[in-house]
Amino acid sequence: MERTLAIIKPDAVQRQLVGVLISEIEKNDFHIAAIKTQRLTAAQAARFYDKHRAKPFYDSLVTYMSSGQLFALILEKPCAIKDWRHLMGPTNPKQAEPGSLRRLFAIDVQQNSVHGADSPQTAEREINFFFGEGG
Ligand code: IDP
Ligand code: MG
Repeated sequence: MERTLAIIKPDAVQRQLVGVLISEIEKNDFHIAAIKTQRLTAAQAARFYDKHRAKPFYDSLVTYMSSGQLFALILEKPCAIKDWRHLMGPTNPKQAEPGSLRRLFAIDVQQNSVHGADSPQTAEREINFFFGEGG
């Protein structure tokens, strides 16, 4: 069994899409091993997205991710990391396949409703970020 870290981002929480997104998660046979709601401070959002520090969209991303409540989830399934990324669709919803969560729900390339870890190392780091000691 593999674990990944998913986030229902502030734009989706604000539009009351938590229920429909959790329904999609369950329909696609992910086991929700943990779930919590949290509002990140700007400093926490900056640390979470540290690898994008040099990108032109970084400040705006930090503002958005700290703008409201989010839900963090640990999802379990064989190939959870790849399967969750596939279900989400690509970063830009304009490039996403019909049926993918970002195609269905994203507002734009930034406010794209969901997050997923992109490797086993990232998954462990991000699970620890939200659910580890002091998380
Ligand atoms: P991912 O979420 O699909 O893994 P990343 O490239 O890791 O995409 O980017 C992290 C987040 O930063 C995206 O989900 C999105 O919210 C935001 N982002 C990425 N590229 C852009 C952009 O070109 N403009 C604005 N925001 C972006
Ligand atoms: Mg990423």
